[in-house]
Amino acid sequence: MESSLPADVRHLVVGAGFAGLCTAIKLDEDGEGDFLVVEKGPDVGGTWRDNTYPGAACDVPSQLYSFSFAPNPDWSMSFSPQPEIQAYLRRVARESGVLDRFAFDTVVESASWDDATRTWTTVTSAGTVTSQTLVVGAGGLSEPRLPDIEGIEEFGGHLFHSARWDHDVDLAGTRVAVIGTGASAIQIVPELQKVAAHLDVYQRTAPYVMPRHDRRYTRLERLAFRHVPGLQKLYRTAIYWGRETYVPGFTRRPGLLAPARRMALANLHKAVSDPDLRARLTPEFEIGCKRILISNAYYPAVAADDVELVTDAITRVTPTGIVTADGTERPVDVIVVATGFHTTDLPIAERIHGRGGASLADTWAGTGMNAYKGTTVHGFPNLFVLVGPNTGLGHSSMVFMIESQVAYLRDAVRTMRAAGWAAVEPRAAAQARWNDALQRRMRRTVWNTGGCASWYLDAHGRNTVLWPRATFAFRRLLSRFDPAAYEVSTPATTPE
Ligand code: N01
Repeated sequence: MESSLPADVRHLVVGAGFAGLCTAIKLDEDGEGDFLVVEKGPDVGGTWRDNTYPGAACDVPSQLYSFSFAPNPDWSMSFSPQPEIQAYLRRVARESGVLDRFAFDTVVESASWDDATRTWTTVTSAGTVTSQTLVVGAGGLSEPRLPDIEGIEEFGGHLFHSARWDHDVDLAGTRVAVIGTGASAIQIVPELQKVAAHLDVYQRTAPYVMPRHDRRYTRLERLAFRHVPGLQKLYRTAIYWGRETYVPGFTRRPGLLAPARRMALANLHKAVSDPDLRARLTPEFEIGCKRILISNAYYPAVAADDVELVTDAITRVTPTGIVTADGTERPVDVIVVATGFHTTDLPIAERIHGRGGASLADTWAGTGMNAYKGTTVHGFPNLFVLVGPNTGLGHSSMVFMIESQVAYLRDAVRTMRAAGWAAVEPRAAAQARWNDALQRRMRRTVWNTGGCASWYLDAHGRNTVLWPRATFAFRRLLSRFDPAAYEVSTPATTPE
C-alpha cells in the first residue's frame, strides 16, 4: 500500500483529542513544527467527538474545561453540552493552523522503538512513519467496555454502547433498556424517559448523585468575559481554587465527606417519594469511592411511571429481552450499554513495543500501569504518555493535567535539543520511587477503603488511574524536565 503519510517526522502524536491537539499547538509554538498527528477517527475531539449520546455534557465547569491559552467567552452554560465542547475543539484546531499535519481515519497498528537508530517506527493503516519521539494522547476513556453477558450477541433488536450512539435508531415509542448507572447513564436516562414508551434501568450499584448547579450564562456575562480584560481568567481561577482546596483533602479524611453524603441523600429524598425505590437508589459505599455524579434530572426520571429500576442481576439476554436472576424476562427493543471503558487495560498499550520488544501492556502486566510522573516509562525511550497512569481526576479538569504534561514534554524536547541527546528514558529506580510513593498515599484514600469496586482500580485492587494529590502539586512536579531521573543517549553514529 502506498503511504499517504510522511516517512519521517520529529514527533509523532497519537490522538487528536484535548491531549493531542494541545501537544500539536504547543510544539508548533516552540518551532517544533515537524510533527504528525494520527487520529483513528474522522475529526478532532476525542471523547467529545465520540460521546454524542442524548444529554451528553461535561460535569466540570466550562470555564475550567477548556485550554488556558484558548478561553471561550461564548460558553452558553456553566457546564457545557457536548456539541459546544466539540465545536470549541474544532475551532481551536482550525485557528491554530496545525491541522495540515493531522492524518484522520488513521489507525496505529504498532509502534516499536529501535535502539540502533534511536527512533520509533509506527505502522498505521495509512503507512509507516519513523519519529524521534512518540506522544500518545489516545485517551483514558476511549475504548468502550462491553458487558460479558450470556446471549448478548444474539439480541435481535438494536444494541449499542453509550460512546457509540446509533443515531439512526428512532427511539420514539420503543421499549428501551439502559445497562449501567454511571456518569454516562445518568445523563442518558432522563433523555430516553422523554421519548421511549418504557424504560428499564439496570442498576448493579447505586451511585451518589449530587445536584447539578448548572445555569445559562447571561448575555451580559458573555459580553463581560469577552471585553473586560482578565475577568474570565479571574472567574476560572476562582472555580479552580474552589475545587482544589476542598476536594483532594477529603479523599484521605472521610469525615470531611459527611456533608457531601448528606447533600446527595437529600437530593434523592427530594426527588423520590416512594420509600422502596429510594432504598434501592441509596448507595451502600462511602461517598467519593466512585466518581460522584451530578444531575437534577436523573432521580425524577427514574421515579417516573414509565421507568422501572431493575436491581436484580442480569443473567442473560435473549433475542427479545433481558432475563434477571429472579427469572423475569423483560421484553425490549433497544439496549443501551452504558458500561464504561477499558481504563486500566488500555488497548493501545498492546501496540507499543519498547527496548527489547516487550509491549507496554506486557511490561505493566505484573505491576499495573505505572510511569514516571505519569508520563514517561522505563524501557520506552522518548515515549510520552498523556493522560498516563495516575493522572486522572475525579474533581477537577483533565485539561489542567494535560497542559501540565505537555509543559513537561516541551521542556524535555528543549533540553534534548540543547544537549544534543537522541533519547531520554526514565531510570527504573526513579520510576519505582515515584510509584511507590503514590501507592503508599493511595492506600489511605476513600478510593481504596470506601467499599466499592470502581474503574479506578485494576485487577489487583491498585488505583493506577487517579492522581491522589492537589493538581497544582502535579503541575509543580512537572514544571521542569529533570534529566537527573533519566538515562540519556547521544545520536546513533552511522557506520562509514
Ligand atoms: O462508565 P462507568 P460511564 N452488568 O464505568 C455498570 C467520564 N464521563 O461511561 O458500578 C451490569 O462509570 C457499572 O456498574 P458498577 C467520567 O469520568 C464523564 O458512565 O460497576 N452493569 C456502572 O454503573 C466517568 O466516571 C461525563 O456496579 C454493569 C456502569 O455500568 C467515566 O467517564 C459523562 C456491567 C459503568 O459506569 C465513565 O463513565 C460520562 C454489567 N456487566 C462519562 N458492567 C461527564 O463529564 C458495568 N456495569 C458528564
